[in-house]
Amino acid sequence: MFVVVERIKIVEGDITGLQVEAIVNAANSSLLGGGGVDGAIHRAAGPELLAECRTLGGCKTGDAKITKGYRLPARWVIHTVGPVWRGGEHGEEELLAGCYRRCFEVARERGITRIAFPSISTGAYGFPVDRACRIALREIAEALERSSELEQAIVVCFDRRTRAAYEAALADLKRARNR
Ligand code: AR6
Repeated sequence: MFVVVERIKIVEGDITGLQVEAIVNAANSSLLGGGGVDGAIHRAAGPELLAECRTLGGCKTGDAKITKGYRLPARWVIHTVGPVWRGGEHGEEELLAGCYRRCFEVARERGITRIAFPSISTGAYGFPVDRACRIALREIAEALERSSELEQAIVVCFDRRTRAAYEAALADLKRARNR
């Protein structure tokens, strides 16, 4: 258990600058770009990314699709579509968990060993970060537990409040697993 938590890293910064094999994009179902982290990834990757995204036929909420990273330091971008928060009674938690699971499935198919996530759904889509971070870390820990090939998962938080929430949730996860 200790080993799993040690393979999770939380950092504060801009995910587009990360030198990892794959970064995850919190996209929308068109996959044709938008604001937030999606806009930043498209700007940094260049127009070739949009051209490849156009060939993918969109993406359902909770699903994930992969493209190349083009001008990004990351080789791959895994695009996932988080749920829009509508009060919590519309399957939002399960859909968010599904995003993380699908990202790891797609990563496994390509033999990706290091992957970085933004805080999916907690910006424009309004998912409360205190809930989202627990779901994210639970799914990340389970994926790391299942796969010894997966070396590291990084959560890139864009602001201090988000980082504090993820760090508190990771500390709780550590405590729960050491029991
Ligand atoms: N690096 C890391 N995290 C970032 C960055 C960045 N460069 N920029 C923003 N964030 P959001 P969502 C954080 O809104 O809630 C888009 O328009 C941000 O502070 O990017 O899943 C899409 O096209 C927040 O903590 O994604 C969709 O329409 C987190 O990333 C919609 O927004 C997620 O915020 C998706 O909404």
